[in-house]
Amino acid sequence: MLIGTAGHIDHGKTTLVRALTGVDTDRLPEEKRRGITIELGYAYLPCGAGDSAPDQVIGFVDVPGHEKFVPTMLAGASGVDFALLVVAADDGPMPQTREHLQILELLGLGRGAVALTKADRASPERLARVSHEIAALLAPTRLAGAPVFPLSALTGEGVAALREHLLGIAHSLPRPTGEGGFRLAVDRVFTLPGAGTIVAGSVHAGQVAVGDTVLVTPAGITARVRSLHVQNRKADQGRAGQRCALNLAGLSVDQVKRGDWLCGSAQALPATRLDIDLQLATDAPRALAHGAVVQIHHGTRHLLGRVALLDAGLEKGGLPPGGRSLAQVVADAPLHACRGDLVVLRDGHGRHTLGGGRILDPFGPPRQRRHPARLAVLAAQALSKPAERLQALLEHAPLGLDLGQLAAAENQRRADLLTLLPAASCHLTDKADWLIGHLALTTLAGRVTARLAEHHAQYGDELGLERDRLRRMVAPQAPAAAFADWLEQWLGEGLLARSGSAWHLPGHRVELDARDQGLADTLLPWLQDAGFEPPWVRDVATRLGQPEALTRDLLKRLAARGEACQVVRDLFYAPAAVRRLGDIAAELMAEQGAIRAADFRDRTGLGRKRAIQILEYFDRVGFTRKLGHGHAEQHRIRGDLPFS
Ligand SMILES: Nc1nc2c(ncn2[C@@H]2O[C@H](COP(=O)(O)OP(=O)(O)OP(=O)(O)O)[C@@H](O)[C@H]2O)c(=O)[nH]1
Ligand SMILES: [Mg+2]
Repeated sequence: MLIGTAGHIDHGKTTLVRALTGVDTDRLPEEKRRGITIELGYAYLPCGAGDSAPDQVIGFVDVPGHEKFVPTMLAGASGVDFALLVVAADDGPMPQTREHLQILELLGLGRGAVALTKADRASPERLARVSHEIAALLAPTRLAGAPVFPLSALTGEGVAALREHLLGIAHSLPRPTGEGGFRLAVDRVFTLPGAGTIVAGSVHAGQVAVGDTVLVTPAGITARVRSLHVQNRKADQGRAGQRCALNLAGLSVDQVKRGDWLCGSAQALPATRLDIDLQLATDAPRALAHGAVVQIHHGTRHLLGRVALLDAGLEKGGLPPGGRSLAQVVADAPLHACRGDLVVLRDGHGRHTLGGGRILDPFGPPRQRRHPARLAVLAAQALSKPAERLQALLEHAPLGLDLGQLAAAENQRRADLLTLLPAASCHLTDKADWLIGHLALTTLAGRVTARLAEHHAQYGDELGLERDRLRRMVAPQAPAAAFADWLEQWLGEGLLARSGSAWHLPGHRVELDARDQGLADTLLPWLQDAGFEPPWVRDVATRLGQPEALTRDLLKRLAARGEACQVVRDLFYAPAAVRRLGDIAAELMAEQGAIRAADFRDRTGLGRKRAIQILEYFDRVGFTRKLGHGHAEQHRIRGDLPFS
């Protein structure tokens, strides 16, 4: 169990932790000199006798009470599962008593106890009155009814009762299961002579073991766990609900800092647009304006950002104190966040806590963020049962979902997510890591066939549409690889047909009359025999004894039938030759990771200009993609050649 202190400055948090554990957590000279806490402090209390296992050790995170250090308090409170609210009997509740309590509420803490300190300085009547005030303060929160322990850390009176209570709770708490991917919110980084970089924090999910590789996010650096301490004890593995200190190999202290996360796998993705269910505090100083600058607190991190209110009615007047609205928080820098995480918002100057909420989607869209279809997605995200949530998300995704992004948002492995969905309800495109519901896929097939029927009616002499053009017409937002996969599936089902690079409805053909067929039979072998150097349209026409315009038109229709490839306006290749050129490009790609025009020229024996024309043709039909300019220009393979 991890216990976080909370409460106004000087009310006795640090003194109490020392009375409970024997550890003085104020270590800095400045803390000693000023008599206040500045940095987070850590102490441990074994539950059993002797050398307890990590599971039987209570961890304390002692936070500063000074109003200037509320961000530090937030970082300390983010990973704890039990709140110890400290109120001095002489002062009673003070501003940071209220603010810390509000933060505990925003962080969803429902377990806690109150220490009514400095009882040695108050009369029994005073103690009763302050207890009453505290109960009233807690009443509207998740901590309502939490027990109050009057005590004096100075005389020790009452401390044992609190300690017994905490030990009892620690024994009764269910052991965290350690489900989901490993996530640790970093709050301390230091070097240990002889060991190297130590990174410490609370584990929010999953587990970690010696030998594991962890990812520092959002920086994206990996490191290996050389050894680890759990609740201040050497251990082989740690899990959710515990404080861990990891000795990381391959990482220097300046590559990681408080606010970062250590994650277990590559499924973590950086996020900047957090769609949240925002609740503004009743005592927020004023309405929260659409576009307001705020401090975003998430895990142990805080950074600046802006709030967009997704309820259009609030755009003018803002969200009033006590109000609730869906909102998108746009962070100034990327962070690692998952669905279900809590964020706390403070004003841009960091003076007041404004409110906060649960993240519904860490990957909010930059546009159309309050479109009804988007709001329906957020309603689906709010469902708490994972299987129902995923099913609802799929139902609201007419073009499907990015499975990698979904896994990152849910902090689950892809395979584990898929087990939550009935296999018959969705279709997975492995190559694109893309998931789509069967109903959506059927609807999409209908739109594709309707679009092709329209095209055939309008352009009878064209065979059909190339894959990428078809995608841009029907589903521009769908990834090319997923769309290609769907087309293949519909091809297999006999819904569509393909000739050369053209997709069309089965049965649709560019017809040739007997005379054209005769001419085609004559000229196609010429193209085939010429290999990489086919004749120009003009030369074909001369040899055929036909006008140039008629020959060009015929070759275009042959291209539409997949029997020739139009590389430039007046130059047609035999498909077999283009396939061989494609094989050469693939070879270069395999050897060098890219295709440069000069290499392609050398390998094919073509002239420089022709080599470039062929590469441009490859780009056009979606086989390759051009990257860079001038000397750095190169091509990479991104699809298949559009011939079967
Ligand atoms: N008489 C009396 N004094 C106490 C008691 N607990 C703490 N103090 C004194 O109150 C002062 C502040 O105590 P701290 O423990 O530093 O208070 P804190 O809440 O940790 O303060 P910050 O961390 O700066 O917010 C110290 O001088 C303590 O000796 C108590 O139970 N009785
Ligand atoms: Mg203190």
